[in-house]
Amino acid sequence: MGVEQGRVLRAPEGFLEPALVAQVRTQGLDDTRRHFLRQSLLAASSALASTQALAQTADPLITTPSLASTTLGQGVASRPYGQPSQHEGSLQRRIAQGLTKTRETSVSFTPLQSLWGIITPNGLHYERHHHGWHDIDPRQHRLMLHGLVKTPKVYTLDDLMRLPTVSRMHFIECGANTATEWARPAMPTVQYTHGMLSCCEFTGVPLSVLLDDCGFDRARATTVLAEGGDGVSLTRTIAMERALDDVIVAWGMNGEMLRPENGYPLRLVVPGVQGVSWVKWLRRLKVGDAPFATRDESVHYIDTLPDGSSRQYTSIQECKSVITSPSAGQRLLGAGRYNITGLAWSGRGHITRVDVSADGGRNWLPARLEAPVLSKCLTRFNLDWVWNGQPCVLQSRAVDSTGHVQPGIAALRALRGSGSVHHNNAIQSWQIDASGEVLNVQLG
Ligand SMILES: Nc1nc2c(c(=O)[nH]1)N[C@H]1C(S)=C(S)[C@@H](COP(=O)(O)O)O[C@H]1N2
Ligand SMILES: [Mo]
Repeated sequence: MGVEQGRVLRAPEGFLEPALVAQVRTQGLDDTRRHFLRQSLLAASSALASTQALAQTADPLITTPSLASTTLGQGVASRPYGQPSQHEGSLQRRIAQGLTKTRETSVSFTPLQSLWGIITPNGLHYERHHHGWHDIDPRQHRLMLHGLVKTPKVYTLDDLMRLPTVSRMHFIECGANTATEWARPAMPTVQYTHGMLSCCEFTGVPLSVLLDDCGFDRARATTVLAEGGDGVSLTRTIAMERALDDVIVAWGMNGEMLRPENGYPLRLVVPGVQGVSWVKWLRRLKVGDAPFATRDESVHYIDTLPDGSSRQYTSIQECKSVITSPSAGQRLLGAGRYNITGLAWSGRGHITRVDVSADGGRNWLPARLEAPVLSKCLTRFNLDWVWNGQPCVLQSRAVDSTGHVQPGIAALRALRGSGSVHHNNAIQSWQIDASGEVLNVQLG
C-alpha cells in the first residue's frame, strides 16, 4: 500500500479571528497519534504489509489497551436526547460579526465544510430571523385560510395532522446567500460564503389539499399570501400555480418536529424558491386574485439592476454548486491524494452534471454525483484528485435538468452589476497556495 493519504485539515482555533474559525476535526493537525493509528490500520489490512506495519509502530495507542476497552461504558439513555461527541464542539452555526446590528435580525450560517452527504442536522440548520425566534406552544397556535374561498377555516395542528401527509427532501437557500461575494471575495470560509443553505426532509400537508378543503375560487384565484406569526408578520405572495404544485405546510423536519428557530410548529416549504418565502410560524393564508405587493416583496427582496430598475418577485434559486472541501480556511497536508467534495442544487429541477476544474477553469473533469439525485434538493458530488503540491485554483460548475449552466462571476456581473444583493449563483473559486492553504479568490 504505502499510499500517502492526503488529508484536509480544519483551521485550528486562533488561525482566523475567533468568529471566523473553521472547525477542527479529530484528524486535526495536533492529532498526529490518530494519523499513525489510521496509517497502521490501513497497512495492517494488507496481509503483505502487516508484519512491517507492526514492526514500525511504537505507538502506545496500539500497544496499550484503551480506557474504552477496559472500563464500563455509560448506560442507555444517560442522555435522553442524543448529543454530538464532546470532540465535535467546534461544529457550530456561526454568525458574522458586524453583519447586522442585533442578533434578532441576523443570520447564522451552516458549517458546510464539515458536513457529509446532503442532509443538514437540525441543530446546524442556518437561521435567518427578521424579528427573533419564538418557541410557540402548538396548542396555542392556529392557521387561518381565507380570502377567495367558499369556506374560510381555522386549523389546529391536530386538524392538519389528520389530513393526507407527504415527506420530501428539499434545500432551502436564503436569496441573499453569497451576497457578500458580488464585488470581490469577502468571506474567509465556505460557511460564510454559502452557509445560508440547508437541506432537510420536510413533512406536512400539501398546500393544495388545504386549498381544496376550503374550496378556493378556481375561476378567480391566482395567488396565496402567507403570513408568519412573529413580530414582523412576514408576508410573501405565492403564485397559485406553485401553490398547487409542490408547496407544503410543514411541521416535520428530518423526522422530528421543526425546531423553534426554523418555525415550530408550522412553516411553509416552497421548493426551489428563495428562503424568505418559506414563512415560519405560519399563521395565515389568504387566497387572492393579484400579487399582494407587501413590504417584504416591494421594499425588501427586490434586485436592483445596473440601470437603476429593480427585479421584483424573483423567487427561483438558480443552478449553483460549491466545493465544500477543500475550501477556504482549510489547509492541505502536502501533495497527494484528496477527495474533492461539494454540493450542487437547482430551484428548477435536479442536477444532471457537475464538472470540477483544478486549473482555474481551463480543463474540467466530471464529478461523481451521489444518489439520491432529487429535484430541488442538494446533490453531493465527489472527485478523486491528486494534488501535485503546486499552487492551483479549484472550481465546480453545475448543470441542471433544464440545461442551465452555472455562470462565472464575470458573466453574472456583466448582466446584473455588482450592486445586487440577492441571487448570486456564480462559480466559486478556491485558490490553493504552495503551503496547502486554501483561500477565497475570484478570477477574471
Ligand atoms: N415569519 C418569518 N418567516 C421567515 C423569516 C422571518 O424572519 N420570519 N425569515 C425568512 C428568511 S429571509 C429566510 S432565508 C428563511 C430562513 O429560514 P431558517 O431560519 O429556517 O433557515 O425563513 C424565512 N421565513
Ligand atoms: Mo432570507
